[in-house]
Amino acid sequence: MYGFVWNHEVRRLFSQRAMRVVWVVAMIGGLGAFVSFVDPDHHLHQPHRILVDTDVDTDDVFALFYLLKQDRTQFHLQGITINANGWSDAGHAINHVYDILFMMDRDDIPVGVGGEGGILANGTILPNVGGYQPIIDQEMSTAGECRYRQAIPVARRGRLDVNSNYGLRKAFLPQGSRRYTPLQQPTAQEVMKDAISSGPTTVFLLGAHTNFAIFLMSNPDLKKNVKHIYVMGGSVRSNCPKNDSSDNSGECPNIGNLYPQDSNPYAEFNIFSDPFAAYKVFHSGIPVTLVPLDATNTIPLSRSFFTEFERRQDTYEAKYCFQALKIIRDTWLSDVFHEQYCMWDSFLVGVALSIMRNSSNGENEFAEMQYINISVVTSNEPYGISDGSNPLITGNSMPKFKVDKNGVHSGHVQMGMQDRFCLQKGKGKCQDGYTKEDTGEDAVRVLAAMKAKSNHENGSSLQKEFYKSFLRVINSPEKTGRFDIRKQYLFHREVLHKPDFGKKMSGKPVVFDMDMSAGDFLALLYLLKLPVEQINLKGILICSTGWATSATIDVVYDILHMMGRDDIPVGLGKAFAVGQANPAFSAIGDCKYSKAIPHGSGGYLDSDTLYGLARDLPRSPRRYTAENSVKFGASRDTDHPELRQPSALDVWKSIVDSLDAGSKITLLMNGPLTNLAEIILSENASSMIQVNNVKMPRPNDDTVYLCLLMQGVYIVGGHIAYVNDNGKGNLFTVPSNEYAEFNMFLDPLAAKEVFTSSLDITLVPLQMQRRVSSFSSILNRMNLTALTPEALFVQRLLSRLWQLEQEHYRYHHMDIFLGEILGAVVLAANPHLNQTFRLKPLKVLADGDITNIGEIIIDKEQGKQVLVLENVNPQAYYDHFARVLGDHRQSAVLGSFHEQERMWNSPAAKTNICCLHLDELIQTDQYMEKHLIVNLADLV
Ligand SMILES: [Ca+2]
Ligand SMILES: [Ca+2]
Repeated sequence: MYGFVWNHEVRRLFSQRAMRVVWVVAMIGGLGAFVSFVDPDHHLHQPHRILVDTDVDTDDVFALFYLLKQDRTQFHLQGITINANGWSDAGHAINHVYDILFMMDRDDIPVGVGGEGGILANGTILPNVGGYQPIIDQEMSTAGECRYRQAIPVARRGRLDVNSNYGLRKAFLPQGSRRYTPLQQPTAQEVMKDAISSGPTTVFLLGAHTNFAIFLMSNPDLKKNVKHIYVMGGSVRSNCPKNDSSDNSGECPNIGNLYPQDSNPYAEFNIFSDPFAAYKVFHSGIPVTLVPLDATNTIPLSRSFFTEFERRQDTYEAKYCFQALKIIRDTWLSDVFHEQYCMWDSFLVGVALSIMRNSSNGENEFAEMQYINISVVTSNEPYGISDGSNPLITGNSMPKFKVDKNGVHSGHVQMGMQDRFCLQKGKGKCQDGYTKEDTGEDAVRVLAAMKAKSNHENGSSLQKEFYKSFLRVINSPEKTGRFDIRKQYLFHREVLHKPDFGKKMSGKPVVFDMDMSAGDFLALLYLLKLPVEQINLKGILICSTGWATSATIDVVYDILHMMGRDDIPVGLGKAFAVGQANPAFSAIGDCKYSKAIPHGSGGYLDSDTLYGLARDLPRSPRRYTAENSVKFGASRDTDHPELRQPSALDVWKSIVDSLDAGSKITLLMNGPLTNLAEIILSENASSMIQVNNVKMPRPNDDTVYLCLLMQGVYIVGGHIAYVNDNGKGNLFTVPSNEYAEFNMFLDPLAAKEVFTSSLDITLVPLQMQRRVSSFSSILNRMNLTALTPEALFVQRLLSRLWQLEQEHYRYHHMDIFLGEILGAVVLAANPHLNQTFRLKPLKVLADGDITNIGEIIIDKEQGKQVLVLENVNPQAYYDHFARVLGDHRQSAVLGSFHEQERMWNSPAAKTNICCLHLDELIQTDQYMEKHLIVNLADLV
């Protein structure tokens, strides 16, 4: 196909200019250009150039392998771009794709993610828009609404499982040298532009259409290079038999696949994630072939296919895919996995490649095709009524992108999954994202797959033709993965580390609650370095409502592994701030507060990859897992129920149960107060309580009970408003809210719960954190300290944050994270720091207007007496921090991933670390009981 453009170009020149120009062009263009001029059929021998845009869900991974295993002389993958507002989060998705490409020996394929550009109010699209927001909500920041994306579960069976491939990714995939690096990562738009501008390209869309629509809108001149678009998405007719509808509207209900469906039973996820983008793509004039739910519903992951797949796992990629499928099945909520889980994106790729092979009229081996006329519903009637829901109209002097004020884009736009407009009885539901059959002038003709073709072989257990192809391709010995983690390292083994503190007395029991912002990792390393006689870190609670997504828990496991502390339990907290989960379906929810966190640079993208440095940490055998057991409320036991991921509450309870007589827990909160509020509320459950192994009746006030267990709570965060020298808060993405601090704002109701409890609170407020957030001071001091592996890591992270802060405005807030170390240091109470405190009556504003939610005010009548840090000596603080990190005691046992690689490459790795193979460990009965919650130490 490459030749076609040249051919065209040459003809134009030939007709316009003298013959010698042709020769010049032919020489510039190389021999190929000239050959194509004399041989019009030459292009048939060129590979099809393909660009894939994917949201890296599990079925996308299957699709990628299916594509990567094709003959490269026939199908050439030019680039992969990541859809950042779909089923995965950008930082996890990008590294997942890099791992897959490394494994398949395809480090040559460019991968694009994100971008920091925006769209101006007048509709001007700046370069490199990151695609974190649907086009209609895209403004100048990467923070923003979750209007459509809230349909996707955030944690289990949603983004958490997809980000980690159910916990399998780190267990299976090898790791190459490519990775996300801040400000160096190619953006989605750059990769699209490079691929498409260099020749005729076929585009596969496996997620929402945001990236590609933005590309088409901002590069109209390159549209001619897009040969064809293949889309998995939408739902046209559904599989409802005619005249068999269960509601009175005469329509077939539940055409789409969102859940719950009460507000919009028509839409399919990929189109719903950005209906306006899909409209732009379908109506671009480029030929589209669609594989909607109509077709994918006819190719479910049937029992017999599953059984056959289980039998045929000849390649590592087949194993990876099958294990993922198996855990998806085992954790499926209902018993109808085999009917509900379909071949979506891999089927699209199968159909597309087959059509491209046959090269003409849509004929293919796998699906029955039909031309239909459709349009994408982007807003519901009544059109032209401005009700505040439509950002193309509302708040702009002229409608954005020049949309017609009374046209198809100007009606009500669905606001969320509980939009009242969509739920009114008798008024019809919302149809946003519906690929509706349409005969009007706005319709476009697309070739659509309507049904998967049956297998023509007699007696095969695989009923569909594509089942056969998929298993053949994925198991094909050609172009199989170059590496798996065990082949990459001849002596790969997973061992757990446990410290040997000898007879040292254990110090103050501390539980650390972190939202995995950069400063929390610095604080964690510091806590691990404090002498165990002084601070005994008993457990870590992960707060999932702050600056990183839940799957980043793996970075915490890696830090603990590096420091030889696989004995410390880590529990994963709830995905939503108090009151934000959907009351009808708690796996999804709103982002009223979390939308203040940027998705791109300086936000989730960086936290989830720890600013590109997380891959330098050794890989822990502990990692997030979707494994589960009936005992803990799951539908069924998975293969390794003992590996179940503990929740924050599990870890809390197990620590409480194991407390020595007379000792009390000190809690350090470094993120939003979600987990602590849950702990307070959960103590309502039973009438008997246990304190220091003694059972006793519950006191009337729950928090009184907690006071028996807890020495006190240190809270890092909060800004006390309206005090003269305190300045403003730090909510830079919500400029109307001048005085709040992020940790309070991100879960205000949790903060209110904590600030009305009877717990002893010590507050380390923003104003004090600011006093110790000088990058130059701390780095100067770090330069003088001994370079333990942990000091080196801290130094690299701090230098990177500082450098980014200076280099790009998206990183202007990096000092927020530096200030977060202070809580841990204050808790350790080093006498040289001259810490002073004062009691103040404080109240958190939790309800009411967004402009003051999260503020802390002094309230003499209703405020709670809180001990507030009033002074600290910054120089002594930097000194102390650097000295602790440079101490050779309690230092890393495995300094880096490189060191781990060396260990995995040598036969009898020296080890004075106490260790045990994970495989052996899993086989022990005690492990079944105690898994990884607390007492791993007992086993080792
Ligand atoms: Ca997908
Ligand atoms: Ca934090």
